[in-house]
Amino acid sequence: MNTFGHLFRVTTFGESHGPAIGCVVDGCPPGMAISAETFVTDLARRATGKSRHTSARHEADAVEILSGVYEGITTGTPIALLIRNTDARGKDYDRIVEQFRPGHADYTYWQKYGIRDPRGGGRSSARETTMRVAAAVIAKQWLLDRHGVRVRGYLAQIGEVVPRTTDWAAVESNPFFWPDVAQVSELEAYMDALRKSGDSVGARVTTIATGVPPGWGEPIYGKLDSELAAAMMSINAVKGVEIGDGFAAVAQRGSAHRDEATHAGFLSNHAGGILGGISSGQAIVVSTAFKPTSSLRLPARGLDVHGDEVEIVTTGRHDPCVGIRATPICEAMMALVLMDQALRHRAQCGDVGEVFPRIPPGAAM
Ligand code: EPS
Repeated sequence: MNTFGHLFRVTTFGESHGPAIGCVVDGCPPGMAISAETFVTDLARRATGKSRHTSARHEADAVEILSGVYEGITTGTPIALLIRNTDARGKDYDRIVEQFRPGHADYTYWQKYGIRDPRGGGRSSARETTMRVAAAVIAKQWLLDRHGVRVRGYLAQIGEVVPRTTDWAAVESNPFFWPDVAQVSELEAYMDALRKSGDSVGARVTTIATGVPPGWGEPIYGKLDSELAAAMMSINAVKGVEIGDGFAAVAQRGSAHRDEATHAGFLSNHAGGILGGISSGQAIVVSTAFKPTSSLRLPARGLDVHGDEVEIVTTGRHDPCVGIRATPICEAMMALVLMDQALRHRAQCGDVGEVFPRIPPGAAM
């Protein structure tokens, strides 16, 4: 399945070291102003080669709009976006053509299809997330213009390092999307030492949507939180997703977890802005755990396609922490889910209008 969403429907295609990657966005409302320029900022935020702490691959990531836009305005027909791969180097993978890299999808793709594109993992490469970010640029723009919804994220942990403060102004000022500017040099040193060691590390991304009105999300099987969890889980290397307090709720009392309300608004946001699968009007808060990158130059034991035990070393241009580039990707998946749910809400309940009383969201994130 390479298609995501119901009414705002995104299909991606392409391989990491093939000629191009792309997507088709179907169901986009007409009348939106979109040009190749629209995509530049978010694609650059996600791109490789921006700092010494991420993969050194230099892709142009230039979007070509092939359809669905006439004189800079969306027409309501499918929008096809294409990005040509400009720095593919499939030869980097010659030595693992017949090997299953530990921690990678090589073995499972092999078991499923009986064939695989070994060049950077082909379709399983995080290169594919470029197109999610591109499609979500449209969703972000619609959410902001139409509903004042803002989707933002930050890196909330690398290995054992956690930010001491959360300052949105800091997030875009460093290559980590780190919300505590005072810690950036510590992180630089941490990542330099890690890269030198040849190893990798995991990370956590927090993604927050503000301005979401109450009512988005569909019980029972289209719950907003279940779709957000599925969306985040579909990102390469993701191993865990929490909504609001997530697993911390296990040790809480109900009297503490329930989010009380007064005329001033909700007093806390343990629920992460979702009750019964439907947005409450509070900030929607999702936390996503990324595993440490599996592509390592440190030798590991594994099997090859002949069933022989081999020593496996992965060369290429890899991220020692995939989480560092994941913030825009998490934002993208949240935006895609929200836009799809917004359109679905409008379709079924658009005539319901604003219902009394509306509890102010309150200050709690
Ligand atoms: C990736 C491995 C690296 C990254 C790539 C994702 O690519 P290569 O196969 O060239 O070593 O550079 O990321 C991108 C190209 C991108 O645009 O995100 C992987 O194994 O997922």
